[in-house]
Amino acid sequence: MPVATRRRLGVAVAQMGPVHAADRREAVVERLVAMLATAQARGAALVVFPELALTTFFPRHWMDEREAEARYFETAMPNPVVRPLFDAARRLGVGFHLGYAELTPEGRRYNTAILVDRGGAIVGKYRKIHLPGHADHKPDAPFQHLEKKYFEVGDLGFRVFGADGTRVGLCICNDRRWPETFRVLALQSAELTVLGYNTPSHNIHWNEPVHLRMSTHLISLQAAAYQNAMWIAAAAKCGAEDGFPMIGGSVIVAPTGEIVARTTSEEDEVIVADADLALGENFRRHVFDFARHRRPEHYRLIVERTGAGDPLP
Ligand code: CDT
Repeated sequence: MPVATRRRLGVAVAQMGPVHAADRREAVVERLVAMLATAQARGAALVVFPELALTTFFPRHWMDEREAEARYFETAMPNPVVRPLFDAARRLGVGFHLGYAELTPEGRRYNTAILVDRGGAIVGKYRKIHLPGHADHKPDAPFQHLEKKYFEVGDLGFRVFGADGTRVGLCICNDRRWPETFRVLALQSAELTVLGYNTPSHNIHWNEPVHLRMSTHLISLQAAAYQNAMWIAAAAKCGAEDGFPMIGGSVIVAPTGEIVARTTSEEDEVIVADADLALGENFRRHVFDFARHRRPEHYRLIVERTGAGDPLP
């Protein structure tokens, strides 16, 4: 039986500790550049940074949309403040994935992530599709989760991009909880999916034990990696931002579903895996050979219904 030839990729996750509302973008970019260099020195060719990496997780705050745009959104990428990160990528020969709030020339707002190759060129872009939270003000809640107020649903779909010879899928934070996300990426032959997240430690809707916030995060990633025979690298922004705690637990997960690297802090921390991209091949050829085993004719409800309804007649 043929054995897939190993294909090595040094993958790093650069977890971030808090970015407080008063922190300057320039200082944040310095932190990112330092972690990029650390990752490269440890053998990484691709570094995954978090969702909305340049600012505090501002959807926790109620404010006017114009104020949010002025304080937290980027109108160009790269822009002069972020340019040092692109320069460092080119100088070090390391690609990266970065999340930020995007304000388009047409005035549309998206929760966006880009994929940058080892030459410092943007080769992929994704706008978050599953926006959690609410759009209304909840004055009795300890904090808000206003992604539905500040962002539109992404219009680019779930896409896989070639970056330095690797097929990389992109998604963001809450997307990881939806199996459809990873299946759509796997159907485009993604070998690695990268994502960033900001997951508050507390649930404002019901009294969810804090340990479950970590458990549901990990179980989602591990199941998705295995069921789609892909690597997944997930980067948190975590710790208490202006007093509001978010979970850490950044991980690199193999196509076996096993966690091969995990952060131990809630601060800036780099983890690296020497990922064999061929590791998923056995799964793709056998138990998850989609072409032989999938039965899409029996999955029609997935695209015909959004919410759950009655049993089929
Ligand atoms: N940023 C983001 O999407 N956070 C959400 C919070 C919802 S908690 C179930 C997340 O899925 O982590």
